[in-house]
Amino acid sequence: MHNLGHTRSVNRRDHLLLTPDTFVRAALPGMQNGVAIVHVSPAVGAAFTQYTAELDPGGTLGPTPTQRFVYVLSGAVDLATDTSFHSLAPGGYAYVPADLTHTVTAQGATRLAVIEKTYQPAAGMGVAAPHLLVGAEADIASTALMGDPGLQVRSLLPDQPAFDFAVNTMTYQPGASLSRVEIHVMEHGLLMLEGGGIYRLGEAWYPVTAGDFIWMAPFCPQWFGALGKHPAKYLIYKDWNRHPLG
Ligand code: UGY
Ligand code: MN
Repeated sequence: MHNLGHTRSVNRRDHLLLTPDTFVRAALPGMQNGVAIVHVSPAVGAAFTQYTAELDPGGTLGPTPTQRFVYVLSGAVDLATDTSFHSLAPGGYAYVPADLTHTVTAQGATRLAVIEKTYQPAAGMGVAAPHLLVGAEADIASTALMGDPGLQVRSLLPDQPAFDFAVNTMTYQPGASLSRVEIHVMEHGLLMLEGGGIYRLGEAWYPVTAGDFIWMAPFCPQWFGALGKHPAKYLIYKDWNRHPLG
């Protein structure tokens, strides 16, 4: 049954809301036994790319010319470099610097959130680029945002000037919300992992649920309130730690 052309997805100048019914799958160059759903890229003005990789058993990501962040949504992967080997389970993640040759291979059917961004050195600060970092979300202590215990944030990457982006998870108890509308220079890539609620983006309010993707351009007004009987959780990217003039 077709849906008469209706969808919750929208494409606006300063935000995208992309719902699973509009996802289009295609392999990226070098990807084996898998497909990517590219959620955002420089084609809409973003300074990064985010995609969901869906890999069959033994499937691999292709190479990337940039730094890469991988978060396991389901399944498991092996991350190998010339000198190290790591297995990542759901909630496991890795930061891979731009110049590090590596492979990411699915153990079984696997879904990954992948973020890729050209590294911006920290000008004039004498800070070296980050090294490979592997972690598990469960090992990261959460903090209450603005002192609200109903809104817990886990920062998956260290807040060090070497990193030019952050990736956090944010978990809202039902009824919890951002304490104010945010308008900031950083852009966001956001994947709803659990639950749902209402997202304000620009001048519109949208119902959102697990599986949705949102891009927020710099200075896009944004606010979220969680609805329902279960917590809402999202994975959120932002550029970070750099002067706005580059
Ligand atoms: O980190 C953030 O800017 C975050 N609080 N934004 C958001 O959840 N839309
Ligand atoms: Mn924000």
